[in-house]
This record gives sequence, structure tokens and C-alpha cells, in this order.
Amino acid sequence: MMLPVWLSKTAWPSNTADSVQSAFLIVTAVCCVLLLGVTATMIAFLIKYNSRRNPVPGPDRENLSLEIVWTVVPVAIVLGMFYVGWVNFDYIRDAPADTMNISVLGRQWQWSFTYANGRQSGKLRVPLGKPVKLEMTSADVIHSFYIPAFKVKEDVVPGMKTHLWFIADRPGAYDIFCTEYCGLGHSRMRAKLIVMPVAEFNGWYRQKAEPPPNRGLALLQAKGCLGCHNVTSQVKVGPGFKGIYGSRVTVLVKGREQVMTVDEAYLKFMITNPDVWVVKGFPPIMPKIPLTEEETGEIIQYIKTLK
Ligand SMILES: [Cu+2]
Repeated sequence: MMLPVWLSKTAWPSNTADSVQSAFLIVTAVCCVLLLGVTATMIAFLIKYNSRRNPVPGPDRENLSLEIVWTVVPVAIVLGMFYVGWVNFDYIRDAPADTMNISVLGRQWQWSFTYANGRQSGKLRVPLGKPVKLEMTSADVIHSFYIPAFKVKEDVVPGMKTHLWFIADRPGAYDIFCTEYCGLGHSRMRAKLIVMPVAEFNGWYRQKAEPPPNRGLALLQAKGCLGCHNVTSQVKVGPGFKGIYGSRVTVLVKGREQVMTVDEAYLKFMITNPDVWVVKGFPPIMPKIPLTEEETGEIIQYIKTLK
């Protein structure tokens, strides 16, 4: 049922935002009327029935019709607000049958998007005016996928599939946030939603995948390493990779400081045993990423080139 959209059609950049906004406006308007009505009645009664004007209290009289009115009217108002909320909730929960489906994976601390043709992206690109359904899960802890401009939010839970759907009505770039505190890098767990005109989107979609400039870099992206590390020298959650090869670092080995040179053996040990040595100044939170020996080698070769 499309009650939702009439109040604020085109005012917001998606059908879901229109829907939530119209429910919100209706409920707010009803609350304002009630607040003003109750306050005005209270003030009028204070004046009309004060003790100076009525030194002797009058007898209580029963008034059945008044009691029925003050019971039935508030119940009707509350049920009306419930109805508006329920219709809109139902609308933003139930995706239509003809959606374009995109898989969303949340992990500490990165969102990644996979399309039906296998195309992967770190940005959520969607066509304008088409219903899109996100099928979401998490690789580690509970996250929550939130598009503030579209007024939609849904938990992303390991071992479970949750979903969201929307129709984007306005081209542009919108923020995506994680709104479930999920560890040290939580505040960095952001992404962009890019709404593109249909022809432009189709062109992008048909390219399938940008050829990865380098297999090591492609692995760093695909395995989520870049959620915590930069390929520049800038520190993120963990050290940046640029210039790290050949440098000297202080490492805590069983709580004792030891200075080491970053060479191939060091990188391999750090990647395969992330919980044994910890680089001084960084939290001991790196997860063990499943990688083959060959993949680890590709990553190390790539890090070597970042000078
Ligand atoms: Cu998160």
C-alpha cells in the first residue's frame, strides 16, 4: 500500500526516505496538536475552576458520554499513528519481486559489495530509479548498515542473512556508516553509495571488473586487509605499508621489545601468525586471514614495491 509517499514525494532522495519521512511528519503533527490541545485545556480549566471563583466545591456528576468520548478519541488517535507506522514499516521491509540484488559483506572494518555478475566493488553503485535489494552478512562481528540520507538501517550479523531495499530517486553520492560499535576501527567503517543514471550504471556494470593493477593489491583489497592498512605510509588501524619494507621496527615478543628488520621472512611470519608478535604502539587485534602460500607471497612482493 502506498500511503507513505504522498506527503513528501520528491522531497527526499529515495522511496524509503519518503516513506519514513511521511510517517514521521504525520506522527509529529498529531503529537503537536495533542500537546497544544492538552495545554490549552489545562490552562482554561485552571482559570475557570480556580478556588477564588469557586469557593465551594460543586458536586461530582457522572457524565457517561464524556467518558466515552475521552476513551474512544485517544484510542482512535493512537491506532491511527500505529497504522501509519505499520504501513510504512511494512513498505520498507518488503522488497518487490523485481529487485536487482547485491551482496553486502561487512567485516572489521570495511564494507564490500558483490554483484550478480561477479563484479566486486568497495563502493555501492546503483542505478537511478530501479529497486535494489541488499543481501547482507558479516564475516566477523555484528555490524549495522546505515544509509542516513535514505533513512534505512539494518543489522549485519555473522551466520545470518539480513536485507534492505530501496529505490534511489536522485543521482549523487551518499554516506554509508556502520552504526553498531564493532571494535577499534568502527568509526572508519564507512563507504559511499553512488547513484548513477541507468545507462552510466550499465556501462560500469558490463565492464565486470577493473583489471587489478597488481595481484598483490587485488588480494589486499579482496581479503579486507585495507580495512586496517593503507598502501601509503599513513597509519590507519595498523601500520601503513609504504616504505615499510627494509625498515627497522620495534616488536613486542612475549612482552619484550626487540628491534627487527622488515624483510620477506618477517612479513610472512606477521601475516601467518598475527597474534604472536605485535608491533610496538599498535593494538594486538589483527585477525588471521586465510591465505595460501602463493597468495601470501604475492602480497609480500607487492609490499616490497611500495617504496
Ligand atoms: Cu561495523
